[in-house]
Amino acid sequence: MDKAFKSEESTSVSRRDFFKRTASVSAVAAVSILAPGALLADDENIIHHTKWGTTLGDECNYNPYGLPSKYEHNIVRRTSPLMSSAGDMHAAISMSPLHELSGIITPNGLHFTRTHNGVAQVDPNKFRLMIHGLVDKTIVLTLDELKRYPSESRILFLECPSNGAAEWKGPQFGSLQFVKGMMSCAEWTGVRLKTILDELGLKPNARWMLAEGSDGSEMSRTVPVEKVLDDAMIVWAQNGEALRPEQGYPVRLMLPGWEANLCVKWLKRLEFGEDPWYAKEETSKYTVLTPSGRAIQHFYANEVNSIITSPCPEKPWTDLKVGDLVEIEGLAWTGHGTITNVDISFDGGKNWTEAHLKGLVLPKAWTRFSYMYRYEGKPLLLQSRAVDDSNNVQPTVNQEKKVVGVEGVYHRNAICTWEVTDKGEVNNVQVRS
Ligand SMILES: Nc1nc2c(c(=O)[nH]1)N[C@H]1C(S)=C(S)[C@@H](COP(=O)(O)O)O[C@H]1N2
Ligand SMILES: [Mo]
Repeated sequence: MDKAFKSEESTSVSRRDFFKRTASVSAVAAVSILAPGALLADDENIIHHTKWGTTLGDECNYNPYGLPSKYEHNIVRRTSPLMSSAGDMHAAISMSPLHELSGIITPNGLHFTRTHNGVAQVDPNKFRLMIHGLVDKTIVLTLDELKRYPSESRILFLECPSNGAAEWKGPQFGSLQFVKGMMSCAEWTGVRLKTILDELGLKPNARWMLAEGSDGSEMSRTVPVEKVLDDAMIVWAQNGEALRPEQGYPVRLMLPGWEANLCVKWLKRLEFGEDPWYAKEETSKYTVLTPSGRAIQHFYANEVNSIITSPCPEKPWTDLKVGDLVEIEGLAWTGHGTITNVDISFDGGKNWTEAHLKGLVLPKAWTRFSYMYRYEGKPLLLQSRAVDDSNNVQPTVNQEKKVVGVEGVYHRNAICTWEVTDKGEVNNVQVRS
């Protein structure tokens, strides 16, 4: 289905402007004084010895599995009661604190988590993965056997198709974490399914793959075989260590760029067949009703999307003075490929200016964007709009509604708006246009 909004000229224009923008941004940064520098050289924390500078610190290995500084205790995942089933925290979602993340990697302890029946604690010695159905050879693997296959690592985002779902009804949360925190991005390591299937032999009539979890919900989804052979992976590591239980330890399915619901955790079984399975999660849920009355059933890739992470309701501009130079930052992502550019608007989408993409720009991964802004103390309607290399452009609220209707739940990718007041407070509002 084509929920994408194509723009003819955006890629060629953006390429040229990208280099211009990058050059001018660094020039501004180089000549401007960014440091607020309100403190003086007689500040007591500079002239007096600190407690930690005059005593022994903790023993080197005081914490054999390291933890963040105790002063970072507030940087945690949060569960919204609105997003769990009648307050039951087994069928629930806990969201990443996007406003506190840097770069494009989500630390494992902050990866968003969605469970339909709680977090399964799988014993790796009893783990088995069966691959069967329309294959020449049925196979049951232990974890060690699975890990003997050649491995590959990829940085990939994971986004729940319900990310931002509540916002269909208008702004619901004064919080970036609750508006968009049902996504994360990590380096995943595992084996390509194609590598295993090349060995087993896929029968020519195998068109679909059922993936089933071993948790109490036995969550299962059907994946077209084209995707399986293209870039699907079975992964066992997340940012260099074993998957966390919350992410599907010991093994989950990873479908780069596709909705996280398909990425079955605590994986147990892969079956190949001729027809889709029409599992519960692809009939009663995760389908999208369009204004014509017909539903989109097989809706897979996460659409081109972006969000400003600084400022945001949790990170306002209330301590800025007029004339301060401040960095606007955000995240862009697309399940269709690679982000090519991100524009920023200060007036609710009437005028746009190009942000600069910083750090790694990888397919199906978060891409961080940045724009240096001279604070004017004026009210703003801040927006970001991402474009990808298939020329998909992030739609406005009304453009998206035209395609998906008013009863939308899944795959929301409409442009988000932060209202910045003249005092620098940041509110979640909606500009429909
Ligand atoms: N077995 C199993 N797999 C599952 C789920 C589940 O409840 N059980 N939840 C799915 C949903 S809806 C999402 S959004 C992602 C969440 O992945 P995460 O918890 O690693 O972020 O896992 C998917 N895979
Ligand atoms: Mo989800």
